[in-house]
Amino acid sequence: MSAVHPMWLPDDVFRPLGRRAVRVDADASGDPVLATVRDEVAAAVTRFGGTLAGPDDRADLVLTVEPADGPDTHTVARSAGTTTVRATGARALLHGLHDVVRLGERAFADDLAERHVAPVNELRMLDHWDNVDVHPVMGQVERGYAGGSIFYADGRVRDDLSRVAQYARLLGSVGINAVGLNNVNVHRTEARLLTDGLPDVARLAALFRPHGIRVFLSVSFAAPITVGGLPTSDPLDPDVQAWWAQRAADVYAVVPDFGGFVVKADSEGQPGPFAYGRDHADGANLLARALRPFGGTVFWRAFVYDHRQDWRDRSTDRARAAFDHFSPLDGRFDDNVVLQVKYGPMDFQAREPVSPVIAAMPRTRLAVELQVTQEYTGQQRHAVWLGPQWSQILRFPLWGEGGRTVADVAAGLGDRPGADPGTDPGTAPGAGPGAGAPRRAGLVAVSNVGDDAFWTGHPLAQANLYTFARLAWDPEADPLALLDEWVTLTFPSADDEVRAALHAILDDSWRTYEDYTAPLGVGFMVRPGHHYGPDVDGYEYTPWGTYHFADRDGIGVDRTRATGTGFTGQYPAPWRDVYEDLATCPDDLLLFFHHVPWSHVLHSGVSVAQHVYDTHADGAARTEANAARWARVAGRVPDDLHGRVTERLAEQVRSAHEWSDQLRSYVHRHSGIPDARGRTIH
Ligand code: GCW
Repeated sequence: MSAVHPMWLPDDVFRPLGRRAVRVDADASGDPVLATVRDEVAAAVTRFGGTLAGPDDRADLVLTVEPADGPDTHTVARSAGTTTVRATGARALLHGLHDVVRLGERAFADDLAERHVAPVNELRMLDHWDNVDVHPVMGQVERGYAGGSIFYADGRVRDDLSRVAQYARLLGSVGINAVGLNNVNVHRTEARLLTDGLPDVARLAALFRPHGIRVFLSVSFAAPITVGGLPTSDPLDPDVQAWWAQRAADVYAVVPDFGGFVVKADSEGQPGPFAYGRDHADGANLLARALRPFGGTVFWRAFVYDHRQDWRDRSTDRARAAFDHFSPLDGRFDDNVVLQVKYGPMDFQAREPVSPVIAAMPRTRLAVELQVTQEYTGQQRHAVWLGPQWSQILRFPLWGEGGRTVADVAAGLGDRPGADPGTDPGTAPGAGPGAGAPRRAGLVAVSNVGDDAFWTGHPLAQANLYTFARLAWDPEADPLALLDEWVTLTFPSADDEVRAALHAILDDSWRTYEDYTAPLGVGFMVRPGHHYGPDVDGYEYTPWGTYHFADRDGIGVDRTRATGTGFTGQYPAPWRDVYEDLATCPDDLLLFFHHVPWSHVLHSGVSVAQHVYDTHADGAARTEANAARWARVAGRVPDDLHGRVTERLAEQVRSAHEWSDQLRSYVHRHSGIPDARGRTIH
């Protein structure tokens, strides 16, 4: 395939708009985002035979800016045969344009209901784990499953950045407004993006700017030493502070709208403030104060744990680490620091409880981090659409049903209706903290694109990128409706059969994946290092803190207060008690919180052992059904795309059976419990 796949912006989606008379009522001179709107409209009408209407011409569509303070907002209204998009600014107009694109012909129906649209989250960010150099172990894109980086090649920023321009347009069309340009593991070459690399960072920023997107750099906490030649990177050292202040000034001199820094410190070998006896508030505020004069933000990651743990030591629980490190620091972070918290306490597993850190930092701006790239969910070889997982996380009521959700905390939204706004943090049932001023932040995710012609390796993994962006805009959106929207845009000529096949393969794909991999929330069981494919005991005696403790009697991690690591105590009520008690702990998280006998009967009515036999056999069988279903739509979607998906589905079938066979054998050999349904176990 020579051409790059257009993802959700094939030319055809502009047809309804492009065949009409369209007026852009905004002076685009000097504003790159308005110029994008004008150029999109001009290209669409040229392609599909419409016209650019002048000020006195009748128009089918009018796009106009009516400046107003406050968050980006647009309205779409229809009257007297004209659809009008009114936006509070340039970015909002771009969003309004793409709202009309997504509406298609419906945007021009006389019964169009008036729409008022504003993003729920202020920050809608994608982090790239791209290295400039090819890392000897991790490759160029750490955990990248779609080829090389679109930003870098041959040890430097690419000369030809046309893919980046296309990518920026795609992201801008779905409201992403921030992009981290390099891996949070900052190696030697990448640390110099902040110095020698600045002209190239400016080139990249110039490509994102017309789409309303600011760029960020991941920086190394040791950069004052490794790049600056200072003897220390102690956050309280005046020379270190001056060094960072100068770096910030240098960046803003060439990228005036630079977003700020992303930092992984004291984590998995990355340097940090602990080396100087300082804490993470000291570290984050050092960088925040350097960025403050220019309006920049520090995204400080909470992914801090001991990756050199002794597996014999049962008193250390990796799940506890982020809360133990960060909850005492609540209130100490400057207000241009955003604490970036992975959604779960471990590491992007197919199933984890939400991180208790999200409920523990009422006086801190907090962004929730998701992983679009599928490190632990099939690595873009398995079709796994994560919309339902993310939606479930975002809707999780941290203080009980009806109270504030994960999404509310990330967005900085105050108490929900009915909650008492005056109560002390954490004590009101259904309320949770939030009584003070809202602390707006948003959602961040690790991107899944690379220089692959389909962008994402598995063409259907484009749906994850799309769904993340749309959920970042509105976390309460129905994920299935978003998937449907993605199908309509990406496959504009799809017939019912194609649509049905895509839904059949993707709708329940997260559950299917969970069914044939690590059971009941126990996590991991993957091959160490690359994390692909099953290896039940692969991490069991390693220093990484990811154990399942299976023996002949049972399996699972006792994280109760009564007899285990006490992790359940990091949750507010009611969850601290719901998870503590075997009788109320949900099945899908059972082995995350409890060590139980293989014969333990789940709420579903079967034993743990039988659950593994059933779900693994069924999950693997569903991958075969998916492959067969896809075979039937050959000729109805582009051949190259059909071929790529076919190849990936075949690998998923193979891998799912490997998982299923290993897990069922493992459980059978350890428990001695036969499969009540008599299936072959090897
Ligand atoms: O999931 C783990 C990955 C690492 C990654 C780390 C992180 C960038 O295995 O490759 O490093 O998370 O989030 O920092």
